[in-house]
Amino acid sequence: MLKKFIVLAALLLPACFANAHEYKVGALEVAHPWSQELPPNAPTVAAYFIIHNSGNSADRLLSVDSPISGEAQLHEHVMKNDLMKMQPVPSVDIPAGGNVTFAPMAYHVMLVNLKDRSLLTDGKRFPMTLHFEKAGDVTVEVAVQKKAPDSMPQHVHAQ
Ligand SMILES: [Cu+2]
Repeated sequence: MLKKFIVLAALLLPACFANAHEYKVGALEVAHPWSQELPPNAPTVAAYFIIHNSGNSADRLLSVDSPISGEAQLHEHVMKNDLMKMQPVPSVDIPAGGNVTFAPMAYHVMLVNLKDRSLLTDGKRFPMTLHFEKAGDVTVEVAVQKKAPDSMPQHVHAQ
């Protein structure tokens, strides 16, 4: 029991311990929203987080917006002709009792038509609002950092 807890804690905590932050809305938790610092001329910026649904009914992430960009799209990565490509999805299901990870090479939020780049440097945070079908809206602060948190799943090559 204790060992299990320690292993779990080791997986979840240390990487973003210094600036861990999470948000609750209804039965949902949005853990450590973050974005990778990009060159100042990057046309788009991606945002990542983990959503945990502690409730016993499924929910759905319908859309996202942020004051720093004209538009925010929900994207997924898919394999097409041996190439990883990203494409917009209309919404993302959040299963009851489950986690959905937004991470590099997975689901992510793509901020396009950037209007304000002043908060897109390492150590800063920018606001972003997630709209859920049942839980409603929650505004989170996306931490901009140079390095991905170690707890983030890296891209795994399928055999
Ligand atoms: Cu994308």
